[in-house]
Amino acid sequence: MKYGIYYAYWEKEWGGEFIPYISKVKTLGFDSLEVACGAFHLENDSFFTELRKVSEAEGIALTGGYGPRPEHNLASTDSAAVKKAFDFYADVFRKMELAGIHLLCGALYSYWPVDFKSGFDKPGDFERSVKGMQTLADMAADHGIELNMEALNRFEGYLINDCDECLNYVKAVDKKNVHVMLDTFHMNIEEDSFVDAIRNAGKYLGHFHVGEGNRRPPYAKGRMPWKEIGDALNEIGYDGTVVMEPFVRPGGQVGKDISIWRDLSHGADDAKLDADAAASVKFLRELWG
Ligand SMILES: [Mn+2]
Repeated sequence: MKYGIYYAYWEKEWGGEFIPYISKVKTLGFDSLEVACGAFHLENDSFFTELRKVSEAEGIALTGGYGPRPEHNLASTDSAAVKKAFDFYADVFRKMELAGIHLLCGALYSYWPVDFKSGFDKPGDFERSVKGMQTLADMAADHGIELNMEALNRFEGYLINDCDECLNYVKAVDKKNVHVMLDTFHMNIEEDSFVDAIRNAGKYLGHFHVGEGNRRPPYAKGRMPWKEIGDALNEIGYDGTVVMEPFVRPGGQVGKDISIWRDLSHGADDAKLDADAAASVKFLRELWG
């Protein structure tokens, strides 16, 4: 297994500079860095060629995440809006290829965070989303990109809440580059069993996020059954990347979107955050291989 971390652990706003994090995560013991793709449209091509140059020089792979804004909702009833979403993704995919990023993950089938007050038609949205994803998958394939559908807990999404719903969706899309994605933070709320969910995902599992129930980095005395989770991943022969996605500091748009209303870092400075991330990846590597 390969191990990565999401850059937003250290940030309060989405987007921004990713390059300084490449050498940082290498020093901390990771194999890869996950970056946010939602602001790729604001950067020109040289930003992405530089990103690729640095990541290749350091030997750190890059993966991409995106929580689609409402205007990029593939399940929308507004077909003109969906057309614009495809235009947005076309630009993102081209830039991902420039940067050497071959994996995009998140609630790509819907939008995030969901405004539940606006109401929704789940069966209709499912049908529209599957159709849109089939088009998006072909666009991504042209750039060598794998798409991973992250099952989100009920408070953040409604279309895919657990592994069964994710499998159902991925099988309906039926494209080689569209995969199931699970995250222990969401699984902790929705799944009957971590192990059964991972076993059921099997060969469909394309990406895996880890975090404690309160989104702190995994640790030996944490509350998740880390040993069983790792055993299940090894049992299904998972050879993708495990990305930790800790969020511990309140503030900014990140704090707002993630609903961080207290300081889970207990006043930690960047050096302490670094040490916690390094200890976490060491713990997982030793436990899971
Ligand atoms: Mn996640």
